[in-house]
Amino acid sequence: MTEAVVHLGSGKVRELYGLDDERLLLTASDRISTFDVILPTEIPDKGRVLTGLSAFWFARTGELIPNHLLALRNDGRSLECRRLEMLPIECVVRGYLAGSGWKDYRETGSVCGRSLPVGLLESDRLPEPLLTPATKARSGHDENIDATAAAAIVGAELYAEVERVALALYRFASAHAERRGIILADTKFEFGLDSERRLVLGDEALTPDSSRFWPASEYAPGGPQPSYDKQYVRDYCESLGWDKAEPGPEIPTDIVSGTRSRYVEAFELLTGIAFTDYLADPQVALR
Ligand code: PZK
Repeated sequence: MTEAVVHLGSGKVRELYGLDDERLLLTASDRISTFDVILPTEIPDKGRVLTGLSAFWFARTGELIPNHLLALRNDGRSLECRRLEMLPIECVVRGYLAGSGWKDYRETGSVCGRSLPVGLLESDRLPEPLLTPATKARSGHDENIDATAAAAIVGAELYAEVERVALALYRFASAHAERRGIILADTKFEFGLDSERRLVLGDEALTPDSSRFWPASEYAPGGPQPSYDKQYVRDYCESLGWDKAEPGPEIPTDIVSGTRSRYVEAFELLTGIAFTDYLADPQVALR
């Protein structure tokens, strides 16, 4: 007897299902969000690019930290995962000053309670990568917290391990990406504990939806950087004068195909795998 699949929740662009007592299914759709709004137009294969990248990174970081991946499904967009007890913090590692890190630095000279050199520009590389924890907000945006607050939530010993592992993952992935012409400006990890209370990497990992990827060839600190994947969609939305309220605009076919190409290009640059090979047989392509 096979048990019923139970829908457990929806992220902005992903779905989570329960398979049995030990296993979950994480499915990435082709939906795209910009300025925090889900657009009515999908980007074909976007979910496969994200799932393939997560599976690629899980396979290559297993020596640094065990992860929740059990199996990549044949649809190329679904991961069977171990059920974990997820830690109630977001673990963002920043190597560059962008987004809320830049905002906090501009206002206070520090990020998550860590003071930084004076005079940094937006998008500047940081002297060293920082773990900048945040609380998981039910609605709206995650709130950055300092290390003391994060350690109070998960315990000081576990937080120290999270910091060591998150920084090691960022250093590994950013060095890999940089050799392939992509800057990994920052990335968000989510960790959990397994049944033996060992730390495990969960969620998606090192994808364009959980990270800022910048083309290295266009890097110019002193302002925001073009996004590797979403820039055409953002520029198109800006050109409409849309107020960034729901519903978002439909995206024309040329912007959709250009955006799909950018996702595929990021996949191929980072993995060294032809995306057509991934579509033909995801498991074989990632071996
Ligand atoms: C888990 N989410 C976030 C992702 C959604 C929600 N291995 C795990 N064990 C237990 N829980 C989770 C995971 C993972 N990963 C992840 N919520 C719970 C999430 C995608 C879609 F609706």
